Amino acid sequence: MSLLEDLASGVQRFVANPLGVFDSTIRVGVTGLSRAGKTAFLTSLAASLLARSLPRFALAPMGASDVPRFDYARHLAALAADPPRWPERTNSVSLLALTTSIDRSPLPPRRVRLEFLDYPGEWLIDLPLLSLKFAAWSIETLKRLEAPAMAPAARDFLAFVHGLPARAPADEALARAGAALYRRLLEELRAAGMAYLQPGRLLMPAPGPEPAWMEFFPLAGDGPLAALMADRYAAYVERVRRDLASPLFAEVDRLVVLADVLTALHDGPAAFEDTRAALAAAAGALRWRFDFLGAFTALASLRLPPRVIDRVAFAATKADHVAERQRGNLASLLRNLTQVPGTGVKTAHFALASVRCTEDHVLRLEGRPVSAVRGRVLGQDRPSISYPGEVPDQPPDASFWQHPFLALPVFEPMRLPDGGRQGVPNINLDALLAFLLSDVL
Ligand SMILES: Nc1nc2c(ncn2[C@@H]2O[C@H](COP(=O)(O)OP(=O)(O)OP(=O)(O)O)[C@@H](O)[C@H]2O)c(=O)[nH]1
Ligand SMILES: [Mg+2]
Repeated sequence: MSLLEDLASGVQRFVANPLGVFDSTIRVGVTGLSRAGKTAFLTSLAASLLARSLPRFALAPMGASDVPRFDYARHLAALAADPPRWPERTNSVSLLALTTSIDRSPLPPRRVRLEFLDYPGEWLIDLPLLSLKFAAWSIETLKRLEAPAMAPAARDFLAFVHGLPARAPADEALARAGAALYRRLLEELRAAGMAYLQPGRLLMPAPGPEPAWMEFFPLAGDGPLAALMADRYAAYVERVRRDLASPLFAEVDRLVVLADVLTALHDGPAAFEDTRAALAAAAGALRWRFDFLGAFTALASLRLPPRVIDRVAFAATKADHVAERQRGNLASLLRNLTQVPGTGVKTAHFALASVRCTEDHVLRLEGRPVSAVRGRVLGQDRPSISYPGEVPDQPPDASFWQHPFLALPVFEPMRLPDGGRQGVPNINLDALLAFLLSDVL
């Protein structure tokens, strides 16, 4: 069994009978690419739920679950420190569990266990691979890499691929060299703001030692080396398929997709297009669930009818970088970027700041009022005023990119009153929770 399967069956056992007393469990998947703001979101969400009196929530014991716990206390302590710090980077899956009891008198109260699963967005970017053979994926990927925005970063890798003889031998040293160049390329592209990078697990590996089939790269043609790459690709895709059908993912009822759209606006048209493709892949998770999971589970008929994802909240994070008037546009822009396939899915779009760092501020520019924000940039001792620019409410056209979005500084979180026991200052978190958990709250 893979470590992931191990984790998954642990979750399943625990969920199936969490001490035998919970009347229902709602599992919410929280996904977003690295740095999208997942940890900040989950920390602020837990603080907000725990601060409520009706219904009252408590952190749930993890029991014998094998899934790593979401380290709420540690992340909150960072935000509550003096000076406040951002939580550290996290990787791989973790689980935050809360319990509550809903008064239904005269009926007995309903006990609810809420589980939030921190799920790397990089893994969702692999979904399109499920329906792509290696040859088609290679052609598509090599074409993307030859586009002008990518070509400079891709130079070394492309030179390697083009330098291979027509029927390159299935030589292990060649395979390793190509895979290492390709991995370095993906890392470089990610640093440049690109998001649609496959295979996603190269950037966000699953826990445990790395299997040999991780070492592949896109390669056109039908020589022995290409055949070896195709075999490894097939093994990779099989793992993606299995993990998605595992209880860890397959039992998600609701989904939160976090995207750092403001940074994509800042990084330019290529990064923006990539973010759009990444969001489409995340939305594709839902299509996958509807088309395949139903048939799969029915065939296996080992479990109850499949649970379908019935609510999806899309959120553009770090919205405290822009003033209120821009945040409406930001939510509209996100709505434009995420058309969810399938029926019966309720969606909503939010401009969100899980950890608000700024206050709105009105600037006067040549006598005209301009709305900006005011906050303390990390490491500086005085607050400053920031105006990154106008957020378009539609995917931007060429004229927008003539005056690109200004820099987005890393702000220091606001001081937390009462160590976070009353929640974390935020923008729109309550609206998002009201949508996501209207039946519980
Ligand atoms: N201004 C502002 N910045 C935020 C907010 N949320 C996150 N950030 C910034 O984004 C960074 C990344 O946030 P995380 O919550 O760690 O993102 P993540 O998705 O968990 O990232 P990984 O753990 O690396 O995958 C933080 O360190 C902050 O600098 C927010 O609400 N407002
Ligand atoms: Mg994180």
